[in-house]
Amino acid sequence: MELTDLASDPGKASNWQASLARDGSPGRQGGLAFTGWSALHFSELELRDDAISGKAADGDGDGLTNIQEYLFGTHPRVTDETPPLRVAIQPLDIDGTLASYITMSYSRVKDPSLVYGVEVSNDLINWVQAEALTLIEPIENEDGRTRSIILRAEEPLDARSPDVMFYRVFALLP
Ligand SMILES: [Ca+2]
Repeated sequence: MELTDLASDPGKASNWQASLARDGSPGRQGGLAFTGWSALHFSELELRDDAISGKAADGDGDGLTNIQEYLFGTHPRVTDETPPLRVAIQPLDIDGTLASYITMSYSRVKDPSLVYGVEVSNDLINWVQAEALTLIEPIENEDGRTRSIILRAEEPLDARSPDVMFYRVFALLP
């Protein structure tokens, strides 16, 4: 068992959850709420400065706010070369038929209390929850705390496919 948040009251049963590793996972961010995660990455002085450690801050200037870094499992002080969310068109052999599919992949922390979903839009204004996305495979990453989710559109691209489509990932925090 481990605390969901290092700053929470250990005397309350509701602040505990199953840990990632058998003997707990001290010092690891998996399963930590945002405040516990922040405490791992920022000094006490920095934690008092929302411009550095706040949810909307982007101290490493990589375009991801701290809350996004937390949800994607990236490091808030290291600019990542690979964006945590990627969309591509890939040829895939599905049931013996080769065709081009839109695929998307993103990394997420393993914390089971966080719910992730994907939305699509053709104008960046109106977003609807993406249906008919097939999970190709989840990959357990070597860091032990994140998982890569790879999805594809159920139908291959064809002449009826829209010219433009935008994808985004959302997360629901408990
Ligand atoms: Ca950042």
